[in-house]
Amino acid sequence: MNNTKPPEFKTQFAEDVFKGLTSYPKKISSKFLYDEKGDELFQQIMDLPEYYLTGKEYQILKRHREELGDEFASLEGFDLIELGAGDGKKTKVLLSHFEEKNYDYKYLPVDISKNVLEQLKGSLQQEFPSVEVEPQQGTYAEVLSRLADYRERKKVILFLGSNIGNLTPEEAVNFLKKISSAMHEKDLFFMGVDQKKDPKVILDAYNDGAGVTEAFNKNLLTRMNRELDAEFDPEDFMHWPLYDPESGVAKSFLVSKKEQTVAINALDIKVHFQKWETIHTEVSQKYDDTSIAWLAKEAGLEISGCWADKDSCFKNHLFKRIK
Ligand code: AVI
Repeated sequence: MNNTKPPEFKTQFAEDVFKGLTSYPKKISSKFLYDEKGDELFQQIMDLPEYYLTGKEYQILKRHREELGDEFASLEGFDLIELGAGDGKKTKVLLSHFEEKNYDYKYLPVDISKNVLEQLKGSLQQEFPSVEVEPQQGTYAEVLSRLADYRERKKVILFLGSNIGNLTPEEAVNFLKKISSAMHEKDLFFMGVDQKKDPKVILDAYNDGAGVTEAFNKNLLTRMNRELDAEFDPEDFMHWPLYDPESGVAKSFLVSKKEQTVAINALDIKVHFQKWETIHTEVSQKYDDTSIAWLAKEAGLEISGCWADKDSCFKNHLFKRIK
């Protein structure tokens, strides 16, 4: 490194990269995996045979849409707020059921990306012309605090896809506390969580044969090249996922295959890597009934329903706020 004083950071990405690559061990938050290319690669990941999460959750929603619909409809008019809606493929299973039943509800997809929201709104207008859609652009925290004061109707908050797993358990508790404090009595929170299972199955989900997850992880390097004028050669790094069946944590790393020094010109730094040195890029925490019960309790939530696929690979829980 040749910096004397830290540069001014133009973006959150610049600041995070600076901090993460000048500390030891090196790390970059997984939220930066999702630029335009990363969104596209994640869409491909969801269709991979090894990445069972999306398919399992889809099956759960499809099979239990009737029961879930009854739970939501008991609120007699609700706002369906979805955190990280993406392309809405799974949610549409519920929306089509709600349409059939003529439920009184409004759909509020939340996403940081305006582009994602516009695309989703467009596809919903075509497929479900009668559904009222009110996209909410912003971070989850911003939108939740905005909605906390909103009391006109009951809220059903959706958080699907095991997105909670991309937080450490401590971060997850803090995040769920924010959700529970945005909830009023009777509001519901519905979350999909990947479960501990055969470690090989989990590891394969993050190490697919076609190399899409590798490309997704290495996209961080090309993103730094593009946005921060960095000089990474993705070939000089390997994608390395691992899974610890005791803690339930799956982690992904980029491992330097050689000793090298890489310039990140926009940050005015040169980052040195020893041979086999790592950049930690992602956490995908897996849970079981005990750890989910712990999460809920810590966050002030109680479990009021649970649905699983036949092998209990994936579970969707319904929570209420503890009074
Ligand atoms: C979005 N999130 C729940 C995915 C996961 O399983 O942690 C992201 C992902 N990373 C690699 N493959 C998929």
